[in-house]
Amino acid sequence: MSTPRTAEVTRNTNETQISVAINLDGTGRQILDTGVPFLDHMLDQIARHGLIDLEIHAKGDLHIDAHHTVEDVGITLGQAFAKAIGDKKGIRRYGHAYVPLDEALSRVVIDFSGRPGLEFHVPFTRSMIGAFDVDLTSEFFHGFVNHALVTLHVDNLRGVNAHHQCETVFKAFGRALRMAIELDPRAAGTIPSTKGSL
Ligand SMILES: [Mn+2]
Repeated sequence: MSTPRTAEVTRNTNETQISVAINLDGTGRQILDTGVPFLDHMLDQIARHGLIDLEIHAKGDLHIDAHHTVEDVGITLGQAFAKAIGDKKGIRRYGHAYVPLDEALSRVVIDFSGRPGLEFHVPFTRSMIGAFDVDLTSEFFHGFVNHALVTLHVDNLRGVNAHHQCETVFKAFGRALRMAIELDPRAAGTIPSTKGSL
């Protein structure tokens, strides 16, 4: 591999201050400090199962709630992906994964299409996972797809425990990312699109 697929992005607003550093060809090392422990737990799944090195620091307006922080971490992570993946030469482009966790099962399918799109179908059985509002899960993914410019289909196929439902989504997301961003040796140096660009 010639150029390292890494990126650093800092995003500051009146609501949040966020920095993201990623290495798409990492080993799953992570330093996560978003101030939202459940979000850190989910981001850890992306790093570990995506084999992506991830360092994320966030200071958000948590005295209001976690909404801005979770959404803006999704946005900033999406920006970092767009930057690190570059011209997408030689990548597999599509990725998919099914991941179970006990009774829960989720499927995530991703396309580094250059177009933002999210289909999010996760019938959470509870509205809160501890202190974490489950509505924020789709906010995270909306932020990510709009800035990573990917098409993402997220389906929780079954599940009773909401923590399990959410965790299978993030694990499958990490696995699907890993497949999509992986360099395909048979397609080295080519852009995986008949248009010639993505
Ligand atoms: Mn867990």
